[in-house]
Amino acid sequence: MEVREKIQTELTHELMLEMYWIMLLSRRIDERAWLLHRQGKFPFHISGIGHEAAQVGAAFALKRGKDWLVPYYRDLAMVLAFGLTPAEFALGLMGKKGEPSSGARQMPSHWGLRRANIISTSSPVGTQTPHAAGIGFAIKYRGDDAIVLTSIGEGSTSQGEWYEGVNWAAIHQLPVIFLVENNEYAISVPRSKQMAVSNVAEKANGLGLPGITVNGLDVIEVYDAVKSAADRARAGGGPTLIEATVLRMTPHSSDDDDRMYRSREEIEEMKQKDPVNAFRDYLIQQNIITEAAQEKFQSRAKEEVNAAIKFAEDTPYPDVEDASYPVYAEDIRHG
Ligand SMILES: Cc1ncc(C[n+]2csc(CCOP(=O)(O)OP(=O)(O)O)c2C)c(N)n1
Ligand SMILES: [Mg+2]
Repeated sequence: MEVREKIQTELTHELMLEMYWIMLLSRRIDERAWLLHRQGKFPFHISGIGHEAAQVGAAFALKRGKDWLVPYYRDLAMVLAFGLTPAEFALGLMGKKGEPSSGARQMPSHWGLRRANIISTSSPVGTQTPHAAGIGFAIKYRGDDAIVLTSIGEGSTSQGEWYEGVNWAAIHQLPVIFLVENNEYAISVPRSKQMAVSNVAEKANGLGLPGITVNGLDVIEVYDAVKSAADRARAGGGPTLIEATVLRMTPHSSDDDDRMYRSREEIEEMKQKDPVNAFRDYLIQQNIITEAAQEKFQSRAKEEVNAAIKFAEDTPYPDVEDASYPVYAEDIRHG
């Protein structure tokens, strides 16, 4: 990872350590989710492993608690950065009582967190884009100082809704950041079969907004790009499309067997570029963290993951009589 002068002045060591902590925590709880799934503790997991740098770089460039987030299913690290707790994530995995996104109705990783301005996620991919454009329109209409970031996979930018949402934001110069986490696959379909352009950022040319591609394995590069786009959006400069190139280091989900369509060599190569390890090495190299302090982070992550899983295991399933809420606004009991 290169050192960038401008960002070094903005990103304190403390903030960089916080970024690393969220990346590590996300990685460790994600890995544990795979293990627990294979033990039959719950039926489904979808992973953010390999996407952590893009997600944390983006989240830290926003005003968390004030700005709006319309994420997608891989964004574990992003929502942890916005304030979802590991215990809440674990409740979602197991469909337990108190799960904050939907009262345990949704599949795991269909985020929603009212207290953190995270909008609930629908399973049909692409639907989040017009939602984000609509939120951007409301922000502009009301004269608020907030912005909205929505994320999506590169494959889902083939959906009609994606073009409609981005087009609307460009026409009305809305304060929206469209973050595309390009991992080169839509389940088994490679990017080359998903679009005729060589990268997603090029699509911005036809829609009338700036589009850039950044290295999504470099948390600081992503932070830099999202921070510039956020500053511009907040100042009335309109939307930006940011494509972050990432790695999907796991199968698409726990229901997928990626040996059917990609080689094991490809996965081994990815491990050399692991974004969590890259940031750890960078922090050590720059004397921002010592080896010993880094080890402490590791053990703290393990403890937090153990505690989150135990909490969810000890929590009961929702009561049967709660099955019919919250359907109407007046019946919403979750914070
Ligand atoms: C409208 C719609 N079509 C198909 C699906 C099934 N589906 C779920 S995820 C996915 C792949 C999405 O790939 P991409 O956008 O690249 O995101 P990634 O999973 O790679 O992060 C598909 C086809 C869906 N959920 N919604
Ligand atoms: Mg993809």
